[in-house]
Parts: sequence; structure tokens; C-alpha cells
Amino acid sequence: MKAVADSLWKQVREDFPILAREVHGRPLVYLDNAATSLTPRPVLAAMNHYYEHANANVHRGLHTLSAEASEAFEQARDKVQRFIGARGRESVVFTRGATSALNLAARAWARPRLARGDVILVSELEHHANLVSWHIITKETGAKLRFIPLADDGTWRIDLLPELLQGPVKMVSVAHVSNVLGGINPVKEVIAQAHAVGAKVMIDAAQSVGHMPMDFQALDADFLAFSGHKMCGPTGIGVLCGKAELLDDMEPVEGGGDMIVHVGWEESTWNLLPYKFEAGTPPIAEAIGLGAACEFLGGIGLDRVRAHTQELTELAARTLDGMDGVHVYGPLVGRLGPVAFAVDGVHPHDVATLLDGEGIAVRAGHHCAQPLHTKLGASATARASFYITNQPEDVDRLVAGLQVVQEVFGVR
Ligand code: C6P
Repeated sequence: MKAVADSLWKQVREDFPILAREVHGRPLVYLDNAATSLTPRPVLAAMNHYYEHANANVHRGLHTLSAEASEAFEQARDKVQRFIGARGRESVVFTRGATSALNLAARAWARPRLARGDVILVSELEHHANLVSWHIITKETGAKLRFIPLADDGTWRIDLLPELLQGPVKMVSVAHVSNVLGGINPVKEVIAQAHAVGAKVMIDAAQSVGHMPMDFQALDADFLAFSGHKMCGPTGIGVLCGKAELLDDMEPVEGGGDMIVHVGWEESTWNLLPYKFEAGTPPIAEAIGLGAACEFLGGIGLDRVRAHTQELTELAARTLDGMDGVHVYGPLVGRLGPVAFAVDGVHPHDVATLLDGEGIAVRAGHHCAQPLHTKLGASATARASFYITNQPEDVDRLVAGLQVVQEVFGVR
């Protein structure tokens, strides 16, 4: 059984041409998947095919190339819809990424509906995209933020939820998987409790879609935001998935081509969903690439993707935490992707620079989660993040790399 699994992942790795390269004379170990994942050949091929055979704008031309481009673009939407279990294609709004998806819902749903004193519930581990977008709204509306606190192991204090949901809580907007602590958060429970008090729920799924099975309808969130480039797709494309009745009730944020039915001198009427929120020429090749990424991951099977990624993540968290002078932030189990850590006596930036010298790519900094780092008592952390392109040997290389770091700094 294990041999079958090993050969599957070996085959998967062969689809990623970049894994053949060396960095500083060493075979690349890419452990920065939470920032952006690598891109497999079928995704590159789908985008190339568009540029080589149907390079035209969508929804605008009557000529063959434009019709083919439009068809490929809309097929990509259908692939995304099936991939995340949305009820209909009208629920799938293409955006620039998770950040613009989160901001779109904050602006179009929340801004006109929130008033002074209303509450938006987030958690202490949120990425800036799900925090600063709300700072803009609280500044404009007088609504305020409330936070689900973290327990010592970096998991949510879910026991406090009934208390946190008291009062005028209108929106709950939380991450499914933390990009620093890696914990898989109990969003289903949050959604149920939030709905019971009449609040809407948005899930920042930037680190979960494409990493585990996703069923938007079963999850019953009101909005779901994610990026293509963290799930084997290209940069520049993401999705805001929303319940159609909510999207329908929202006003567009951007005006321009494609989002209108009729434009007069003084006013216009809006197009149907999802086009109402897609003003201007969309990222066509990128949407097609995202559709191909959905097919690629679907072909592997999302249960397998999750099991492989979680196994490696937990192996890395356990192993690093067991090293002298190394400390892992966040839970050691129930963890998917990111492993943030500290090496005693070495700045995280030096950790990342020295690991790069060993051919190992990790990220260092606050990972766009500054308030979380304040809570952790660290201005920065180093972070290794795992995905389908990784293998157990990568954990061995990371451990060996960290030993080099400790030797160079004389902390071993
Ligand atoms: N986190 C990381 O290295 P964009 O940049 O729009 O594709 O995704 C934003 C975003 C939103 N939510 C979460 C939980 C995220 O992790 C990210 C992106 C990257 O951790 C880049 S800062």
C-alpha cells in the first residue's frame, strides 16, 4: 500500500518541471507553499493553449477566437463550481485573489449593512487580508471588531463562542487554516453558532481550498474566499463564492465593461451574477489555469491531497519541535501545511537565508499576520509550509539544514 502511495507522489512530482532545478548547487526543497504553490505542467499547458490558440477577449467578440476564449473561461468557472461544491455557477465570482475576494464581500455586503456599534467577529490568527479589509469597514461605519482568542497551543477558544456571539454581531469572518500556525479551525461549529444568532459567515479558505475536500453547500458558509496560486494554479486569480441570494442583493463595487446590461447617460443597470462583480477584462488565462488546477487536484483526489499534506506537516512539526533549541508555534496535530518555528539565538531572517544556501526555500517574517505575532511574542518567525510536491526526505533536508544554521551561529 505504502509503495503505491510513494509511486503516486513520485509521479505527481514529475508534473512539476521546477523541481528539477538546483539552488546554490543543491536540489531544490520548496517549503514555501503557503506563500505560493508550484505549478504543474497541465496548468501551464492550459494557459499556453489559450495564448497559442484562442488569445482573445471574452464575452465581447463575435469572432471564433473570442467565442473559444469565452467558452474556455466559462468552463473554468464550472470546474471551480464543482470543485468547491457551490450550488450554481452564479455563485462563483472571479477575483484577483483571496485578498480581493475578502475585500469585495466586506465592501459590497458589510459596508452598507453595518452601523455604529455592530460587531464583526474575527480571530486572533487572521491574515491581514481578513483584518485590514475590516479595519477599512470599521473606520467607515463605526462597527467594531471582536476576536476569538487563542489557547496556548494556538487553537481557537471555541468554548467562548456563545459569549463572543452576544450582542449585535453581524458578520463572522475567519480563516479555515492559519497560514502561520497551520491548525485546521473548527469552522463548521462557528458557522452553526453564528447562524443561530443571525450573523453571516465568511471563510478565508486561502490555505484550505485545494488542500482538503471543500463542499461549500455542506459547509453552509455565506461567503468563501480563496486564491488560485496556493492550489497549483496561477497568480492573479481567486474566487469569492457566495450564496446567490446574498450576492444578488449586493451592489457592485467596481463599474465598467461586462458588469452592465444597459448604460445610459446618467445611470446603468447591472448584469446578472456573477458578472455584476467582474468589471473589465478578467484574468482569462489565469481563470483557465485555475480550472486546470481544479482538474489536476481532483485527479489526485482531495482526500489524498489532505492526508499526504497533513502527514508531512505533522511529521515536520513533531520533528522540529523535538530538536534542541527549536520551537514550533501552534498545534502539533490537526495541522495542514504551515509550520512556523523559532531557532534559539538565530533571527528568522538568518534562518531563511542560511537554509536558502542549502537549497531549501522557507519564508521568514510576520507572514502578513502581525497581530498574531504580537500575541506569540515574536516580531517574526521562520516558516516551512508543505503541500503535494513535498516528500518525507524534505523534512530530513530541513532538519539537516537547521543543524547547519545552529552550527554557523554556534548555538548547537
Ligand atoms: N498568505 C502567506 O505567505 P492572496 O495574497 O490574496 O493570494 O492571499 C491572501 C491570504 C489570505 N488569507 C490567508 C490565510 C493567507 O494565507 C493569504 C496569503 C501568503 O502566508 C502570502 S502573505
